[in-house]
Amino acid sequence: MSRAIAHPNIALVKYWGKAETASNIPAVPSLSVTLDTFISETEVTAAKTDSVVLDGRVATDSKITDFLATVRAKHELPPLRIDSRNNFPTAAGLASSASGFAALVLALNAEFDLGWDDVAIADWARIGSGSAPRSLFGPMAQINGPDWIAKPVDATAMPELAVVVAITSKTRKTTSSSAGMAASKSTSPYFEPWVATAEADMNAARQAIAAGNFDALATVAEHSCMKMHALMLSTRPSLRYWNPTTLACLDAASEMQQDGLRVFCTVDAGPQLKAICTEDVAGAVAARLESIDGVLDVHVLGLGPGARVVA
Ligand code: 2P0
Repeated sequence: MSRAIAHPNIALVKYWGKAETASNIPAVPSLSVTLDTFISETEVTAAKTDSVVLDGRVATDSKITDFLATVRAKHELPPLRIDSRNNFPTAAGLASSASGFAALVLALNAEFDLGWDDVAIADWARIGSGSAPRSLFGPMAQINGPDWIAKPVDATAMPELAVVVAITSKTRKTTSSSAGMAASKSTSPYFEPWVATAEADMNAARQAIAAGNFDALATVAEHSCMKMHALMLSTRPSLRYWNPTTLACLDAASEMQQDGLRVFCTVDAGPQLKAICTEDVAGAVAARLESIDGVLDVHVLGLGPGARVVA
């Protein structure tokens, strides 16, 4: 049996849309922070038949089944059991597929001696899920062309950061990210400008991080997030992932910014609000978000390490 753990990541420069689906090549570069505390832990063992157990329950997961079929086209794998657990709410916009696939790829490589080097691991993680290779690294990671192999980002110039996650719904989302991305590409008039402007956002974010400039990173991250949601909203049928509480949290964050707090927000394909702030104001940001009607839970996290095989 081999076991690996990985942490979810939150994109500051967003990935939405694919250039190519067979190898899951993103249409845009992306950059993320890796969380601490939240963990996906995945065990892989040879077995009599294939099975997938997610959070203690036998599951049918087409993303995992499709991924195993792709791996088996290149490598001999026996029937196997995958047992994966998350210590955080799944399918609620907290990217469990990213940490799950990062851990799965490491565990498969360890258990069946697949001989994957770092590049192959990043390649296979991306084939599993476009955001997964970013969870291979901490505290920040990026994925961009032309190779689309994820790499760590040097964040040593940045102040100590925290991520405050406000949970505003525990309902499973109805449109998967893969389906949503395909719909945006084929129906939104904003897809082309989204792709055309992504590289500039990526460069601005990398410059801000290299210079340790929180305010510049905040500006580009909020812009990337809002452009992604404009793209989602302009998809037919419209992809609307926010609820009224998400919007109330965004308003509260704007007020905190006006009060001088170093904080900015991002929202993914779900209604949870992620506030990125300097670590010294995390308590104040959490208290403000907790006071909002409709906020169910608030988690205060730091930035975490990359994925690893564990004994
Ligand atoms: C991100 N998201 O950059 C963006 C922001 C959601 C919104 O990556 O189809 O599950 O497996 O490549 O990685 C979620 O999409 O999509 C995602 P696939 P994935 O974090």
